[in-house]
Amino acid sequence: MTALVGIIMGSKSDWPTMKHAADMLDLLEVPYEVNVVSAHRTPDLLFEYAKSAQSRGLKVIIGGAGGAAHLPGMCASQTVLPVLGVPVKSRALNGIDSLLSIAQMPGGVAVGTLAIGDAGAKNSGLLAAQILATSDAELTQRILQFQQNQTNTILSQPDPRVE
Ligand code: RP5
Repeated sequence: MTALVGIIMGSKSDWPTMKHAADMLDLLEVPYEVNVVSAHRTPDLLFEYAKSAQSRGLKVIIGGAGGAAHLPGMCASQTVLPVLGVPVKSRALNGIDSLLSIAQMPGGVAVGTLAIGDAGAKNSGLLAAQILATSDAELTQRILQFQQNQTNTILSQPDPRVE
């Protein structure tokens, strides 16, 4: 099936974090592709990826990067597709550097920035699905079911001492 979401990341070392985005898209049955595309180490590839993304059928791009995390912003500068940015938790500064690098975009180039780390990656997958669901009734139903399951999990056992 043609990928609707493109997940890119600056390094293979980002995968343990970005896997949470992929897991959410799997759960919601949204087709996606995954690639390492580095703003600094493979800049030509990044431009090619961003410029061709729409014509290849992608609808949303998720970019995860750590440290000097320029990947989502530079990607957004080269496409009209919505770009979601995931700040990967960096070794030196716990992802604060990643967060600020991704969030502090200049006006006129938009990146939707998520939380640092696993929760941000998970939510990037969810948000990408929610964007796609605005024109997909069946996907909307799957997201509603996910929300209901999440609620039921808590309500069915509210005692935190019980597994
Ligand atoms: C960034 O530098 C990547 O997104 C990664 O989070 C960070 C470190 O990369 P590696 O040195 O682990 O390849 O470009």
